[in-house]
Amino acid sequence: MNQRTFTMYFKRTGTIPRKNSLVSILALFLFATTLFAQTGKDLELWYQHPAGSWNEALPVGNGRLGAMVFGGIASERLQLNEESIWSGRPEDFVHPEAKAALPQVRKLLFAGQYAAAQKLAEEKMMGPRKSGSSYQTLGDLLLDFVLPNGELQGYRRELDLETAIARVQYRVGNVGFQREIFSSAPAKALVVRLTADKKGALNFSVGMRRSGNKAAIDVAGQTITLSEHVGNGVGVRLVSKVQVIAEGGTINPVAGKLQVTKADAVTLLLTAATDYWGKDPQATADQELQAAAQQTYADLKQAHIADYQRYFKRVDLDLGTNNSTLFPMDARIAALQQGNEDPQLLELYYQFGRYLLISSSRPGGLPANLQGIWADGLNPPWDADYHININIQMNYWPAEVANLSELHQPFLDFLNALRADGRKTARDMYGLKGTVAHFTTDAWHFTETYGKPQWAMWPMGMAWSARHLWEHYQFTADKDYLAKQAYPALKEAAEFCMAWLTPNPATGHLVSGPSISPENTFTAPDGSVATMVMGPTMDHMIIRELLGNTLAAARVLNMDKAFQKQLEQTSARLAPTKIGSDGRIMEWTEEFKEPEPGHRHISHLYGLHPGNEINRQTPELLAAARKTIDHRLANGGGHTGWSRAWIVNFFARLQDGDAAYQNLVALLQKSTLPNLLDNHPPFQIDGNFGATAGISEMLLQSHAGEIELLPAMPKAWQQGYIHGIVARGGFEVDIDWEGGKLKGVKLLSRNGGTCKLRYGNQVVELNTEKGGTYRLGRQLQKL
Ligand code: FUC
Repeated sequence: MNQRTFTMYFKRTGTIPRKNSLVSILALFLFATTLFAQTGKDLELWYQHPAGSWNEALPVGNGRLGAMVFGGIASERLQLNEESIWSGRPEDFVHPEAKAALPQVRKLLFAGQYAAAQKLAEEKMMGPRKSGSSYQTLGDLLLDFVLPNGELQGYRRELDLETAIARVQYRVGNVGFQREIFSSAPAKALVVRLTADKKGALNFSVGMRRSGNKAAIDVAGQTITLSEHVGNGVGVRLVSKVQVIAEGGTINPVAGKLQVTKADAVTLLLTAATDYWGKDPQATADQELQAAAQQTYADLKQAHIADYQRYFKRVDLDLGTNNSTLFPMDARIAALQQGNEDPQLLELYYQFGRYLLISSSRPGGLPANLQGIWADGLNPPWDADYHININIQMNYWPAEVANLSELHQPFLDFLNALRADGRKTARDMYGLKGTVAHFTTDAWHFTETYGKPQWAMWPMGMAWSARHLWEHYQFTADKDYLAKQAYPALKEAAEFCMAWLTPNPATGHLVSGPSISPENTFTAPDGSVATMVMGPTMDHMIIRELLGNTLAAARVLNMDKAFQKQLEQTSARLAPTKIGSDGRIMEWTEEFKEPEPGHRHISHLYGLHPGNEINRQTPELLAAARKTIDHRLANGGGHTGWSRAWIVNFFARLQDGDAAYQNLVALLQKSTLPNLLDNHPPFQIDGNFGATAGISEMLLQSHAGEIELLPAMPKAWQQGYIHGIVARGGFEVDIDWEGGKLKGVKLLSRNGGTCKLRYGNQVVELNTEKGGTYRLGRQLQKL
């Protein structure tokens, strides 16, 4: 289908295709596509026009070095990122009076004096953070083409998820042009290959620039070097280099750029480094460039594909076929918004989440931030930092289950890197032992808090994140990792929480506070809007889970017997999750009026997901959780991308496949940009990852001591399969279904051991051997 046919269609009907007319529309497109040969592959995003804005550009990345590909015709912009380009520096900013204020704030809150407590906390507990910090763009690689005369034809821009290569092609006059762009992990370089179907037809300039115009740009030989000490000297030192390798033609420096004239084909190699990890960025960028330049383009491409596919190919999902790949991606999203079903788009969206994790989170690097690694300008939204009151955790929800366990490691390493500062903050801000972190942090690992209590007075960032340390063990059964990396961090986080809890004089239960139910407010009895309490439900869910996980880890490692006792005793005294008079889970210890009943954070359902205290064994809490979500949704909830993605996971855990599906579709309809990136708004990557996790949860769950197959199947998914997802215990699972029901399952046991397998009401137990494969039929009978 070409642009004209497409426009004609829209003009004629004045609407975007509707469900009923899909068959005839597809027939039209089928006809059109045979005429113009513009079909798409299953796992491909394709477009018939260049990106008009950043939200349409296509992301590539090798975990660390990324680009947004705009695919322009007369000029190409590759907006560049490198994960360690941060302004700021390590900074200590505990409020010196916080420790003294703590008992007073608690007293006021227990006495119901919310406004006074809030004022005191704001004045005496919020840290005086001065300089701040931000993740920043690397800059742009700009290509300006001299094109032949003639008409533009056959434009196509695509991102192929099977190979992680972005491609742009078009004809101008009698010359066909093509460029391929990928970011290679093995070569540590961004690679751009330009070709034309006529010899000597490539004429273009290559330039670099960085926002703020403070970067030095040097051109020497065939290389351009961009360097800057970012953040006006308070931040990392950055060096990026691009080398132009031409086949045929000439390369000349012209006005700070390199001019390529009459080349047959050109490869551009771009490297980037900072001193964040303590290495000299100039030498690193140089060495990496030289090493990449030793290889042919064909070799670079082959090594890149092999490296990427080693992760990507582990999971294969099929949700059904409907020829929607005949549509370009923006038309598919528009059609979905109008009510068309597009199971292949959901399948692609699932794999896009995996693609994004492979491209933004590789072992040895920093974790994926609020925008993964892709962010424009010097001040991206929320500094593209590491918000740990849901966002970065959500980034890693799919890591284990979607068979990308190694890619979890950057987050786990990051948590360990937070511990030194977390220990200082626990001591200086609260006078307590253990480690603490609050609502957000940055590449410099601060754990103090600052700003307004509504989001800042929340010391659970480390405690929540610590669940990931345990989860990695649950999926890998790696005891060495548990002993060295996970347990020490779990223990310190638990130590803080145990010391932090204080008895509620009214109930005798241990409660957390002063704290908030992240970012939500309530109406205090005096009519004022308040946020801090003693004992928000979420904190107790997090702490209960953390103490339980730490205890389980200590038992596996058979150590710290006395500490194990303390963990048990503290857990037993923790305030329980309560159901309110209207049947919902209570968000706070009291039933307050809610000024924002559709609030995006649904924190008091932490125990449903990602936690597991609300499960099949707690039917009353499950019913109350259902009411809680329904109430949020009835009041406009789910309006940010990540919030909607969380709701998909909630409904999956509630085993309501249709509701999970509807929210998944709503995520694509309301919170997805033309390039399929999640829209908070603005772009924030957590919703992409959260949805990939949510689709996994619909098909497989293993949080409640058993492996449950197809727990939340929507009617829309009648036939299909998912192969290669992973359950706790280290079982790789292939599930096939037809007629919306289980057809068969294959299990690969990575570590041996028993597992309980459930499908509906059928339950079987399997004794497995390490490396063994087990096949079961639709009744879970052994085959
Ligand atoms: C949390 C959320 C916001 C946003 C920010 C980055 O604080 O409440 O919606 O996602 O993180």
